[in-house]
Amino acid sequence: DVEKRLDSLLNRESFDSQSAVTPHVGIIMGSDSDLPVMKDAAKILAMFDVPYEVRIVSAHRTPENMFSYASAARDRGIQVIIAGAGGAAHLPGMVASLTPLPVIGVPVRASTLDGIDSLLSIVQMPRGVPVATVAINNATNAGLLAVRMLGVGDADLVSRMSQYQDDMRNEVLVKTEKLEK
Ligand code: RP5
Repeated sequence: DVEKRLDSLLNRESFDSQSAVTPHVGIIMGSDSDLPVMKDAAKILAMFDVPYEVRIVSAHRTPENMFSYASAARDRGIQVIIAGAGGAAHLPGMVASLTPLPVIGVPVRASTLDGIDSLLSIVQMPRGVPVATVAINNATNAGLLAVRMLGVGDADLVSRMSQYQDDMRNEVLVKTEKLEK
């Protein structure tokens, strides 16, 4: 069952960060089978101390939940939604149609078609309903993009993003130096 699979992947506390705090980011996905990919977004948000929640919301299996989650998100204090799905991946687009919040789509590589199906389902939104789509299975970038979006109103968060970029650059420089020796 979902609870058991959730708990076996990550313990409960690490999923809903700081439960007393209003989540700023909602990480949702079509199935618990997306969790091994989507947990990378949670890891990034935890690293930047951004409160988040994780929910299984399926566009096809639980359309009513999708409707109520997306419609209520803004009033609940959510500022960005990260939505991952595989196959006929309608979740990010449908959610974007139901909320004025920015939605970041993560195409999850499902069992067939190498995730190209998910990518095209998510990226090919009709004019008027944008979904910021990251690379196949790249929930890390979805987390980082959410942090950058929240940084618009949070100078401290921007500084930490800048530090993250400096650290990345230094890592590469150290590797290059080692190769040159
Ligand atoms: C989608 O179908 C999910 O997002 C998942 O990527 C895919 C397969 O789901 P399961 O059959 O593993 O639950 O809705």
